[in-house]
Amino acid sequence: MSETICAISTAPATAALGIIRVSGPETLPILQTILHKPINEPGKACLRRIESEGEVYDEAVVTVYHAPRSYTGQDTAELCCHGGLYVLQSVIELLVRKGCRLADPGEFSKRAFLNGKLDLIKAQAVIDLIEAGSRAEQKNALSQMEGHLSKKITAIYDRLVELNTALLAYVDFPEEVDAPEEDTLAELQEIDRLLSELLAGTDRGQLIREGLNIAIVGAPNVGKSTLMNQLLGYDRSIVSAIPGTTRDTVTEGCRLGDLKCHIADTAGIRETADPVEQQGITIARRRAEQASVVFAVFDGSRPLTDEDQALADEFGGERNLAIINKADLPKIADIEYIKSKFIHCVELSAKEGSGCNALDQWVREQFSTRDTEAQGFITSVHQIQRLLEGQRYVRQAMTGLEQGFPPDMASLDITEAAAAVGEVTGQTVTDQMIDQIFSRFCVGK
Ligand SMILES: Nc1nc2c(ncn2[C@@H]2O[C@H](COP(=O)(O)OP(=O)(O)OP(=O)(O)O)[C@@H](O)[C@H]2O)c(=O)[nH]1
Ligand SMILES: [Mg+2]
Repeated sequence: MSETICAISTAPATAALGIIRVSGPETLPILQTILHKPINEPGKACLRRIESEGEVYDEAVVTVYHAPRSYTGQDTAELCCHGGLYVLQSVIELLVRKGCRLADPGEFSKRAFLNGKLDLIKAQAVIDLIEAGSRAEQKNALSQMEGHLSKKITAIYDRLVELNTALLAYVDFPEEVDAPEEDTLAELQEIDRLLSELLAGTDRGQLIREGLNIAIVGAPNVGKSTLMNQLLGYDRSIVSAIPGTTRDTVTEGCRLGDLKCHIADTAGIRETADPVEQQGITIARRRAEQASVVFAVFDGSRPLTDEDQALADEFGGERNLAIINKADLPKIADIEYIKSKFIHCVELSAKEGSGCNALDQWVREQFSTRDTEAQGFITSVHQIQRLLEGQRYVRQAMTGLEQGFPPDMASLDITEAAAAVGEVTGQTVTDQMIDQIFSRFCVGK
């Protein structure tokens, strides 16, 4: 942290602007040697010529932030240069000649963490925000950056540490301190409950990170591939009037509601002697089983067939959505039958696109969280594992106390639980873990 680091913080591509970041104790003296005029006021953007030994490198808008009121907690500068790669590279070379070192990936954020500006949850939320591919991911990362989740986890950690202190006081001075078993047990039960509450949100977190898996299924020719193409906004699947067109499953990513979705268009399900089509149908069924949601498509412009009815029986239920397609044609199918099997049902025309907004709306209603409710859900598998481990130790401590083991045994478990929970926010993290986490960042962040 004693070195002053620099990096190009914007993407390595030619653009109108490019931002160079400098941070460390020598930031201000180094800057003085390359700007034609000093900058006296922190936080204020100033236009300056970048020059050295009679050579001009660029004209940039420069902002300096004095320690500790900066992203890293150290003196920091942002040089908003012209975005040519050659220009940016030449300024970086100049900074290195003047005493800066090129920053490692994530080094600015690592310094922010080490200076107590960010905890690990907030630091990872920064990466999640940068990598967000949907509104839900963006919202979740922003909520985590606000710190609600950090606060909850830190509170659990603090309670574990406090509990352990009380327990150890009894172990050391059993004559002077009251036996703590009952209070300890009650407190452990409460901590267990808080951990369960946190972990209850992890399914939602996984959904936000992984996205929603949707399988489009139905009899041949009902318009599954047309719907897939309509949702994607381009022709990905082959559409034809010949039943049995789609055989392989066609998968693609898109966004519905606030979520990233993975949509699979599958082979039309029917009785067939064709072995290739049979394989396609087996894969379609497997897809539907693995999916979080099935869009079961029916052709509203013709009477329901036995196959349609069998599919309604197979895929009906509250989890899935029935789609009555071809709403641009006269309605002939027995829609009441379908409605009796599915709780959710929409009518649309995949070909013309009318009514397709209902799908977006449906996903939003079923899976989205309102901004005001969102406190941030845990999305990282590593964080989930550590919290689960913490909970396991808490429960082990409870069982030990209930079975009459001495309190110092419980204390060992509580120490482990605190270590696991503290690792999530970074209170008990090792140097190696810190390096691992921040190396996921891009250079300049
Ligand atoms: N009028 C009308 N025709 C549609 C609509 N959707 C699909 N079609 C037509 O229905 C026929 C079958 O469409 P596909 O999208 O290939 O149907 P599919 O369900 O993927 O069929 P398979 O791949 O064979 O299982 C094509 O001729 C489409 O143009 C619609 O909303 N309205
Ligand atoms: Mg198809």
